[in-house]
Amino acid sequence: MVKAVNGQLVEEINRKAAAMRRNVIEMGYVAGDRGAHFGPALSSIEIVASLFFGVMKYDPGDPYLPDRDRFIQSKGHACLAYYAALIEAGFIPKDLMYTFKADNSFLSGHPSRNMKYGIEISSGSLGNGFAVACGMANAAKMKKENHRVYCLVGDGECNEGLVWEAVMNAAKNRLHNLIAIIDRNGVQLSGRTADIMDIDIEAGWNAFGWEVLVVEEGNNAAHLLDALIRMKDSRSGKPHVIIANTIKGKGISFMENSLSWHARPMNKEQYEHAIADLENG
Ligand SMILES: Cc1ncc(C[n+]2csc(CCOP(=O)(O)OP(=O)(O)O)c2C)c(N)n1
Repeated sequence: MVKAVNGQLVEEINRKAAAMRRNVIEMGYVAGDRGAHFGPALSSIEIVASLFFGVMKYDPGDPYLPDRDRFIQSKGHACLAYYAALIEAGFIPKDLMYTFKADNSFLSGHPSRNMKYGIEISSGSLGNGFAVACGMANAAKMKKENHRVYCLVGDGECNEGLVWEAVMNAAKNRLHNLIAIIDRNGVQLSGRTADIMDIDIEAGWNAFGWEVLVVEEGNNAAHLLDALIRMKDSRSGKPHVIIANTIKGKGISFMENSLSWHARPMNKEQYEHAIADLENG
């Protein structure tokens, strides 16, 4: 059951999420023929917005703040959602977004570590970011630091062996300061997750000793915020995972649940259609 969460905060997260979706479309469009991962970014907007504008502690004026919470986007191909949040949070100047995927731009097609702009690690090789997040949480625990590590993982990404090594390691080390969020949109690069590897993610993480919470409406900021607060307040001593059931391409009618919008270029007509979808809510 969803606890009453702060309504004003949810409104603010939804405002940021709307701005982030617009940023995603603008950046993806300027990439032109180089294309962009629209679907993977759009499914995760509310997750990333709830983290950055609902629970995480950070200071864009002091990116190295020692006790900042860390965000690791393990599904790095969805970097548009990450950049969109960093723009709204004040880390990345807004005009720079028009350099997405341009030559010599730091806004590359997968995140490249850049602490000035709030990017903690380079990611994109699936499984790797999550393993690094576990290592960061372990280091923080050993050093008795108080911050948390939040990590966004894809459901297809959970097919990677490296994920399961890290899952076991985090449970063994009782990394209570680690919160993973799985963006369960059900669609991978070349097929549906259920067709490619039909694993019971919930049972798996639970069996390996994690505290598991499923958010049925993973594009609902109030539900996500409630789950994040529960995990933050939990005294289980276990690492935590939130499995959020989302919609790939969420918010753009012709992208929703579509395999073909995993990654591709967007033409002018599609851009105008996407902007109209966002404006009509
Ligand atoms: C180790 C590795 N293998 C393959 C890829 C290519 N790849 C990029 S995205 C993707 C699918 C990811 O699916 P999922 O984790 O479900 O994320 P979604 O796109 O649905 O958000 C694949 C296989 C990669 N980035 N890294």
